[in-house]
Amino acid sequence: MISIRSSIRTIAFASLLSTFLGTPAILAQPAGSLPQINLKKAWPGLKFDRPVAFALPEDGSKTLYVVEQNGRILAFDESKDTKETKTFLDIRGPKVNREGNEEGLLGLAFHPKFKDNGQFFVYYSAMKPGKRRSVVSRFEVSKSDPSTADPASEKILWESAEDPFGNHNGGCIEFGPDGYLYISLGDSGAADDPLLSGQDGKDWWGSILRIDVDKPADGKPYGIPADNPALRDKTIFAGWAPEVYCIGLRNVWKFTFDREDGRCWAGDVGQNLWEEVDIIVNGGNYGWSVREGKHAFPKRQRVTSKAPKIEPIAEYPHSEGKSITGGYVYRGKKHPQLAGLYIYGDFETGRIWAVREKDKSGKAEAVAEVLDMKTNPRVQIAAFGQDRAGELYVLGFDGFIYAIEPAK
Ligand SMILES: [Ca+2]
Ligand SMILES: [Ca+2]
Repeated sequence: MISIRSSIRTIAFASLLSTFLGTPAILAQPAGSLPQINLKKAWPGLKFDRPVAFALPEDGSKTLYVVEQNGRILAFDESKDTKETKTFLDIRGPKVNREGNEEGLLGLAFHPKFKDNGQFFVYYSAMKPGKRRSVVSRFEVSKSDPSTADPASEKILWESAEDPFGNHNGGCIEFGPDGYLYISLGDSGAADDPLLSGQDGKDWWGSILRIDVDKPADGKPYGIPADNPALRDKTIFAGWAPEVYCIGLRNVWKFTFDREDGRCWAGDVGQNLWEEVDIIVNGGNYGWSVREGKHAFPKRQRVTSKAPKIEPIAEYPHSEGKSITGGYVYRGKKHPQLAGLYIYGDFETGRIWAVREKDKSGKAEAVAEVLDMKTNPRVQIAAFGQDRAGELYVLGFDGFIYAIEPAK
């Protein structure tokens, strides 16, 4: 029964509300009616070592890329009988710090004009020379063989401040539809927001940052978009670092952009009680560390931000999972029954849920668990992936990539 608890909870609440209002308990969109999915190995001939990210450039090719946490990016052909990968970039070794379980090569984003400029960006944890931090670098493909990266082309774009802890490093980088690079960075780590960074926009911790990789300015290798919060409203966002796009996030391991409407969805990893799904907006405040999910987080009462807090669109308790992996809004053609659903999962339990938003209200019309754990493989969900056709995948920590398909 535990596996359908989230559906029951939603229905029970709606029924209670209807009863309270004196109306019949009829739901316009019952939570349990969301279509169920199955997982099926998409490339059975391919197995990866700690895969953490799936990415592709819109370059007209049929090549897909998977990031391995230890520091490799592997390329492979998207046809389903592919049995070989090719090393695109290998920076394993002292450059990439793998001391902490959450550290390593974590993010990959191709420049929107990759086809023309051969540029791509990576996020990795670094230690040497002696300072724990996160790094975002620009690389280019090799001039002699554009199907591989040139490791010597690295130019560091952005580095975090010294990070006192090995956990909560965020690690996701994506280009938005605005052409800017978004970077997630956790609250530094340990527990209880030790640097009191969550509500503080002055530092980069506990945020998603947004930078312009094409227009270096003010002595930095990147520029600041003119409508970043600190530039567009000096009252509400007074004192915010110019890079900060939103605050109140504990540790966004994954965020993605809806390819249809361009909005950003994130899974924010909670502490001991609640995991949450947030729709990310410019200047948003997602509550950490005075809120965990839709609940007060009583250990931290200091509130410094004037930015109003935004409730998550969905959450689940730690009886159902312990570490959310944000997914995608399904926009593929193959499975119209999944259209518009944001699909996300849990790293620890392998459970998968979907939420359907009510219009564009930021509120859920329906939330339900959509993977039957009795008939599907239980995998640690490190990431979701989306191919050029909009079809979705799960990157299992068992090394396999699973396609998401509707259950028959
Ligand atoms: Ca950290
Ligand atoms: Ca902060």
